[in-house]
Amino acid sequence: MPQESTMPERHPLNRSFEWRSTQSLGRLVSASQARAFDSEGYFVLEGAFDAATMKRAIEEIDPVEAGVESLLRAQPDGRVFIARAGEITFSPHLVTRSPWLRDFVCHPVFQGLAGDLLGDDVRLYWDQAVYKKPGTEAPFPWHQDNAYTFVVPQQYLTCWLALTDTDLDNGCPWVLPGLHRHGTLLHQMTELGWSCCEDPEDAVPVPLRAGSIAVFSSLTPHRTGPNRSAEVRKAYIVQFAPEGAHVLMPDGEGGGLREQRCDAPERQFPILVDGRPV
Ligand SMILES: O=C(O)CCC(=O)C(=O)O
Repeated sequence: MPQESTMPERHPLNRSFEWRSTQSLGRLVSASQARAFDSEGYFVLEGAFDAATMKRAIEEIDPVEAGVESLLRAQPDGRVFIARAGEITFSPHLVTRSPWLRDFVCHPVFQGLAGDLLGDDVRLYWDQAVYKKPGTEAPFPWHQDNAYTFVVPQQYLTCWLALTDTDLDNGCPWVLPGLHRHGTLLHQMTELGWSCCEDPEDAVPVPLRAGSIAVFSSLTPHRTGPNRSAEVRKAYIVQFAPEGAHVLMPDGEGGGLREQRCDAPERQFPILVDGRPV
């Protein structure tokens, strides 16, 4: 972990932050995985899902992603925000498009991870597929998920599920262990996305077999590399937050902020209530 003197600056909304260590295990996360999550900010859950399940997930996602790709191609510059036609697509809120995926995000694997790492009352916060196309040279910059939308509590859970095998050749995730314990860091907007650092030392690549999950905190800086392979790298990112979480949104013209609860019924539904699966 970098020394305090070399620490990147904090996000202006991150006025006080204390990392909350994993509270209770017993569902799915082992003691050593919980220790890794607390100290490094991530661990890998190998072989969480079998090949048939990943094939089915891809069948649900591919048609939606094809629509996203067409929409991007219809733009004059082939871009919407950080998505780029033929390079990287983001297909959000898939649970609103596919009853199968709506059930899938409530799978005991996700309930076990979220229950052990977040507590007894948990909602889906966000879901999206990210496809990185062959020949994409640009990396996806180092960022914390909490930089895109400031969520309170800052500490929520990201499950980066590999739908296809991923490694250094096709854009696997990388993480920067330890920085999660400082809360949300200052980010700069770049044309590729929010960025909190460049070429840090101590970065760790996280290659994954299809069906494995990189389980990390919303506060763990991560990036993905170029896709120099001939195949599309496909990931489904599923995020969970404790009941009562809210986002801080700009409040009209005045430059203030308002709180918006993360409880949209169609896409931020509970997956655990009082510790019981929904
Ligand atoms: O999957 C990728 O290539 C990058 C996506 C990512 O890091 C994110 O959505 O937070």
